[in-house]
Amino acid sequence: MTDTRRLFFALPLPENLRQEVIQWRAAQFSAETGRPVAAENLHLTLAFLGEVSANKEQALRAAAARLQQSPFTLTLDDCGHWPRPGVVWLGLRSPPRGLLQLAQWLRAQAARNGCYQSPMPYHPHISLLRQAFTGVSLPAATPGWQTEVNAFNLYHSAFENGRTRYMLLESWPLAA
Ligand code: 2AM
Repeated sequence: MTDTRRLFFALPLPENLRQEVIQWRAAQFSAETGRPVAAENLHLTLAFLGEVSANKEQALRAAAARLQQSPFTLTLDDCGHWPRPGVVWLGLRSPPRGLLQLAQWLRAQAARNGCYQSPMPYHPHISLLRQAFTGVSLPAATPGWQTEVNAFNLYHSAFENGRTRYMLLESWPLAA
């Protein structure tokens, strides 16, 4: 049996933005709404890869290094609730073309390397609360934080001592 690990490509949130987001979350959602995602785990997934062998991981890292994509700006001005997975999320009313191209390209590379990709349309989001199944009251407005994206990352998702940790494996710059 080959060793695999659970991987995904994602955008991190800068530390100052994470702090603003968690303060806003604490003010907007009661403790009963759901389980808050730890500040250090806040991210926007570009492509979920699932369990990946070392060989496939290498191929995906090489593909990521070949990518040519300009930086872009995210405007986080949307918030929603998916009752079935029980997720409250932060998103974008109007995702920039650069974000959609980056995600589409990484998802295509993932599929080419045998990583199952959901047929559901890509909906860029940052999960804020989990296990939020009922009684979710969404804020009337979302601040519309803006953040510049200059790089994208590969993470390993590990479950240790009863909690999920995302470990940064590699980062690639976006260049004009
Ligand atoms: P979520 O936040 O909406 O749950 C690490 O688990 C990241 O990969 C999370 O952002 C998670 O999205 C996403 N993820 C986990 N399983 C997934 C799947 N089967 N398809 C797409 N994304 C998934």
